[in-house]
Amino acid sequence: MAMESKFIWMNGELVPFEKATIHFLTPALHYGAAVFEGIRAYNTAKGPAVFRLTEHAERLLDSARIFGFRSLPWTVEQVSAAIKDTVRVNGFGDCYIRPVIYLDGGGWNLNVDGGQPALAIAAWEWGNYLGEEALAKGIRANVSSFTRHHPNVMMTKAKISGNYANSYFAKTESVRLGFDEAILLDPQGYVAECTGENLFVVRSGKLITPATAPVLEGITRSSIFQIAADLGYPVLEQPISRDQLYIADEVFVVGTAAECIGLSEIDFRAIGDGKTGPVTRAIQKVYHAAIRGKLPKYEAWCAYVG
Ligand code: PPE
Repeated sequence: MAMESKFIWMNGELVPFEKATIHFLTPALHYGAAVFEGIRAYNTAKGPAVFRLTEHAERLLDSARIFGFRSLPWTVEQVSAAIKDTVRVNGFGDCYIRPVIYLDGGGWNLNVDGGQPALAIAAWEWGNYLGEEALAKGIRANVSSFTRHHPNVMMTKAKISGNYANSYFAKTESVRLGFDEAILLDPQGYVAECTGENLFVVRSGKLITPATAPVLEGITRSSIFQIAADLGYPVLEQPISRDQLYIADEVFVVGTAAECIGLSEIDFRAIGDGKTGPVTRAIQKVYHAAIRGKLPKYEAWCAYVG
């Protein structure tokens, strides 16, 4: 995976890629004391555009507040401008953007107030997150032996770096077992989300997805709500049991990195006819056009880099 770029934005400076380093004694490394975003930009007829930039910049700052930072030196507008600058100076069209706010300059003894927040933003060209064949064939998933965080253990509305140890456990186990992705259940035993995606079930022409209390409030999830409504599919937020996955007509997962991918099989049970189903295909089609600014209805989601 080539993650190179010309520059990484670090606290207001554009630092050459090889020089964008952080000291070993940074609490972010030792304790996962950082929050991040995953954002994509796409080539459009009007040049590169960052998809749902404001929502991602807002969630980054919200994550930092949830982590406990009491005052942040950046506004949503400043973060958004820095993200656009990072894409522009690197000359990227389609790319993945990774801003991180991390605890710097102190913050040992496990007290956030002992350090300051620092912000860095990288971008790189990142293709198919769930594999080359994911879009064409769908992916195979297992229900993980690991449980998703209880919100009073690791706060799930924040993309806190340390939260992702849980995703590492589940994904590594899943891939070692021969699957492509893991589905995690919440502490009550209902379906929560995947290691880096929200999940939807399709049954009798309706979309069902877990409510957000135990999971990340995915921005792709919210785009899919809008697209589904516009296509005439009702969306219900309600608990989903493991066996409701097995008898679904279709299951698909959504996220910035993964985009929208059908599940062909869960725990060795074919979903529907084992191919990406018609509702998933219809939603994928609109989503892929929307991210590239091809649909006037959704063009407000595209922030042109200029
Ligand atoms: N749940 C989790 C746990 C999650 O990490 C993501 C994003 C989502 C749901 C979907 O959220 P959204 O991107 O706003 O629709 N996962 C990001 C990180 C993946 C990674 O490997 O790192 C992403 O998709 O960028």
